[in-house]
Amino acid sequence: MAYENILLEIKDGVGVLTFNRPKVLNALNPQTLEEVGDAVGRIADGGEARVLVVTGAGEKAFVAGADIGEFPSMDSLKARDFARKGQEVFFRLERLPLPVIACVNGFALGGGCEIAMSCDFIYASEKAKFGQPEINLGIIPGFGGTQRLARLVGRAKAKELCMTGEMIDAQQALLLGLATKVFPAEALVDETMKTARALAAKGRTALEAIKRVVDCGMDVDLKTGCALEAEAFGVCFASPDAKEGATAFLEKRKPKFL
Ligand code: CO8
Repeated sequence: MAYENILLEIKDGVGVLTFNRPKVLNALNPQTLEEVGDAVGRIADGGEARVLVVTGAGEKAFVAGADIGEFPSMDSLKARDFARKGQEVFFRLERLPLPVIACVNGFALGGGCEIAMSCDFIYASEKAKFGQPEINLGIIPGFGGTQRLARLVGRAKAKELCMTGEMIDAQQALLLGLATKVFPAEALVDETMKTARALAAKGRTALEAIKRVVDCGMDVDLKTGCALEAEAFGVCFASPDAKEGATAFLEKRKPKFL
């Protein structure tokens, strides 16, 4: 599939997916969701990318939400299908078996905040703004926002943000645990790429296991989660990467993972 609304580049094991409709602050229309779904499939099947960075084109926005220009032509069923499509694409992004970093350079509102929350963690520029402003349009979040926000920041704060539609800045997002790091705007991309390259040099089996065990563990009780961890630990321990990791340590050199 040729892309019109996103860019996808993979270099040295790092994939960068950029939402690229800066004139509408990278708002998500159905075509963009199709393209993201296709790109996620390429990343999953290609094996070339070891890490994915998700960001927005232009100075102003990561993604300012679903494309409101599409709303007047939607009836209830079409809106439900659009919400389901977005949820399905974001689930696939969330379940990619590699680290996915959201590089939030500006507005991450509505569907934009929902994409960022589907990534493993969020690095934000000091200029970033987060929010679920759907209430101001008389609707509610539809791409998983009510669910992921509550899991990330707690029930009461998620309700407050969704009910008021309030926008929060990067420092507030950091305090809430929504963003994990905040950088000056001009340093955001370099810092994100630095982390992405560092992750690309680590063992794939272990990274995938961490992601799977943390995510699956959130949905089960502690004992079951720890059992999942022990299983995954055993698998990692028997991997070539584990042998390389210990050998490199004993030989006082940097490990070279598969
Ligand atoms: N959709 C379509 N166009 C948009 C969107 C959007 N979400 N956001 C901005 N734009 C457009 C503006 O219309 C404007 O276009 P033009 O230049 O032609 O007038 C251009 O982008 C620049 O925007 P502004 O002039 O408004 O820039 P400001 O700096 O003044 O304001 C804001 C920036 C605060 C981000 C403002 O644009 C805004 O409030 N945008 C809407 C944010 C929003 O409400 N997002 C939530 C959308 S709903 C959603 O995401 C639900 C997801 C689930 C959907 C389920 C299925 C239906």
